Amino acid sequence: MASASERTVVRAACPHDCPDTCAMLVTVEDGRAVAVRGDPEHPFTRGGLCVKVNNYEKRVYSPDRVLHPLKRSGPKGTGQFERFSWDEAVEMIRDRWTGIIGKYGPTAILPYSYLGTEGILNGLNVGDAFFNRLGATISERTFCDSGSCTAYFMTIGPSPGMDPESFKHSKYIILWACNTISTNLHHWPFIAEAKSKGAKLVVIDPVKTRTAREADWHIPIRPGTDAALAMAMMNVIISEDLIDREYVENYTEGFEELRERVQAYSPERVADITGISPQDIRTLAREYATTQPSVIRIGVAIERHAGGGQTVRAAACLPALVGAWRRVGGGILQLPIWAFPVKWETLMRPDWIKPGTRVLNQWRLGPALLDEDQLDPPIKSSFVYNSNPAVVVPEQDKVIRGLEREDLFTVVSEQFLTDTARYADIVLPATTQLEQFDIMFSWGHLYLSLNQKAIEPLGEAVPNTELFRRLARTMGFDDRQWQRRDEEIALDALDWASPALQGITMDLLKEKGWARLNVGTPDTYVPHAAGNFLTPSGKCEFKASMAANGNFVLPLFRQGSNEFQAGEPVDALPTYIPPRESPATNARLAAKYPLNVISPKSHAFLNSCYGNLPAQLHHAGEQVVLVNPRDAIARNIGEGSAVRIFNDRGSFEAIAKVSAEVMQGLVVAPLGYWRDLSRAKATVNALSPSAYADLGRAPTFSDTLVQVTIAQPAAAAE
Ligand SMILES: Nc1nc2c(c(=O)[nH]1)N[C@H]1C(S)=C(S)[C@@H](COP(=O)(O)OP(=O)(O)OC[C@H]3O[C@@H](n4cnc5c(=O)[nH]c(N)nc54)[C@H](O)[C@@H]3O)O[C@H]1N2
Ligand SMILES: Nc1nc2c(c(=O)[nH]1)N[C@H]1C(S)=C(S)[C@@H](COP(=O)(O)OP(=O)(O)OC[C@H]3O[C@@H](n4cnc5c(=O)[nH]c(N)nc54)[C@H](O)[C@@H]3O)O[C@H]1N2
Ligand code: SF4
Ligand SMILES: [Mo]
Repeated sequence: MASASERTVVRAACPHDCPDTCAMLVTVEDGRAVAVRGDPEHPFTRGGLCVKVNNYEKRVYSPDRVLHPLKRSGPKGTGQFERFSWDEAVEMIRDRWTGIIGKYGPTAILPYSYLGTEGILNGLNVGDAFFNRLGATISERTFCDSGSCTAYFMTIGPSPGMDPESFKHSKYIILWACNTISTNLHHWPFIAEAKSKGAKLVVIDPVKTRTAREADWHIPIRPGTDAALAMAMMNVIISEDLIDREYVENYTEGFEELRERVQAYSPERVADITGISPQDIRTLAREYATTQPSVIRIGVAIERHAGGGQTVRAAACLPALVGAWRRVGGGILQLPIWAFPVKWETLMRPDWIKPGTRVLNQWRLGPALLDEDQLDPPIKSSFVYNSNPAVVVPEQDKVIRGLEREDLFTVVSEQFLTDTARYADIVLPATTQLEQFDIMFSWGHLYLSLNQKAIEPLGEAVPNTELFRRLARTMGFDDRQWQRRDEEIALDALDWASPALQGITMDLLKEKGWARLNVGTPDTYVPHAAGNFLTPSGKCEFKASMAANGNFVLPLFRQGSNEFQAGEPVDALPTYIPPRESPATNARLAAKYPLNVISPKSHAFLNSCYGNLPAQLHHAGEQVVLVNPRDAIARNIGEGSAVRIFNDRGSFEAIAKVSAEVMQGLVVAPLGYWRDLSRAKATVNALSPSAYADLGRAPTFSDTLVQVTIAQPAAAAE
């Protein structure tokens, strides 16, 4: 043993699917990580982590980690496994897949993944090359922001939009369906700085969230009606002549048609739709237009209903209408990820996709596994990594019944025995961020980060890059793709010659840990002061020329596949598409299920990550639902009552929190609790529909009707 203890600090970056991508410093003593903290020098993340990650070493060393390959030794779902070797595991995978391919063809194999880790190497696209080479079914992964991306590309193009740091220069800030303090914490100081300089903060959210409590003006809105609000704002702005004429004339397309279109959205009519008074709609529109620079930050929930795509279209038109783009601190912020010059195709290898290969949208997992979609060939094997579909996917009961299928060969690469992994035939151990190398983009700021390996992998865990090297070798793929070391993959994956990376090298990143892209400073960055939109016309397209091609999903979300697409028609002008499930639009359903449920992110979980770890569980408590006092009284529900939430798709049980911070008619069920740790072995996605929103095949979590009753005591039930 070493006599003196050796202590080093390694520069790393938080791996999670969170806009902040915090720079982390890992203290390592004698090969063991003893603490993580934020890097105080990072201009965006400024030294703090968050309640999820500030004890990340506990995740790494959790006694519940999966550290060796496991094979099933009991019925599916019971979590009974026995250890076996990596060699045996990959041989079993090869034999089973060879048999399946021989009988059904390779599309009987379904890869299933998302952003368990967000690194460019180990994240979204790490398995794409392998599965494209294998010829498996292509996964269309529209988990998050796909509808908003489609809408944003149609309106503005793949522009980073506003620099999140420039918010400190904003005078009027609208956080629209975004709970910054819980989900984008490190953006908050920039908003607070603007506020301290007199900016007004408006939060549009059906719930008085942590963020809404800090707002100057919280505007509760009925879920799924935001497009109507945006259209009414445009109605007021145009009819009161609050537009920036010169900007509209020079840098936008389709103003006359837009003017026509918004006439149907008077504040009076939209008040009935949204539940916001006509006066408030007018005030919001006037203040937004005349207090420049004004900015809109959209969250993911804005896309989660039947008309989510058109909602983002409408919101994305607003800044051009009022000329907000002219000044630093004005515009709209969706995902600044488009500033990072990543060569996605080097990771996805779309050149390996055989023409005509089947694409399956991942929201359809349950119906697909149960053969409701009558797939030919049926899905005979699923390979899950970076995802926990048993919790995060709608129609949970169907997902579980599908995973229970004896004839389905399921492999799950995981750090923990999640609700999904419990149904696996084989579980493969995955490393955490401290045990791997990666390079990270961000979808919440403009810094490229390097994550250096801090400790050796525990047990037999491997990074996802190594997982696919092993699988490729086993399947006899000898392409250079899988002969590269991780650092080589990183060098190949970025366009180091692009202007955005000028002056940034791997050596610099190794020394400093992160670097700001060369896109100007937060005090000077005005990408669209003079138009320069990245649309076909170069203008902000109120009337979208891309609508002529119909609905589409970015190839990034479909393993690089561009072959498409359903050709579903798309309105070229923004419009309000009402929710499918709401009392106002579906009275028949509402008679049975009168309450609308939404399932935003939990403060202490990161999607379903940490839903099993003691500190975060202590913070979150048992699975809860928030109910408005009037709805609670009508149902005899008190604070702390055990309740059952249900609709035709399924049910789950939770503890009621009675709160006036929730609109009447609404139930809030935070996402991230684990099925296996919950009282009725189900969570909110048991109730969610797998129907798509209008654009980008976004989900419709906020477009769901339910009923809530007092839960029967366990013994009395059934
Ligand atoms: N703590 C924490 N942080 C996270 C995550 C996490 O799980 N936990 N997940 C990360 C990921 S993957 C993502 S995508 C981001 C998402 O971060 P956000 O965009 O903030 O997403 P949500 O929390 O789902 O929803 C934001 C707000 O929208 C409201 N809302 C729901 N439906 C509607 C509607 O129809 N209209 C309006 N106006 N508001 C609505 C909800 O009440 C909620 O307060 O967070 C990231 N950060
Ligand atoms: N009702 C409802 N459903 C939702 C949402 C909602 O707001 N409401 N949010 C949606 C959104 S925005 C998103 S982004 C998705 C998130 O969906 P997912 O990306 O599936 O998110 P997680 O539940 O965090 O599951 C990620 C899993 O990957 C594992 N993992 C982490 N790192 C690694 C690694 O390096 N290798 C491997 N092999 N595994 C790893 C983690 O342990 C975890 O179990 O959920 C969506 N589903
Ligand atoms: S989850 Fe988000 S806020 Fe928390 S440490 Fe990671 S990047 Fe930062
Ligand atoms: Mo997400």
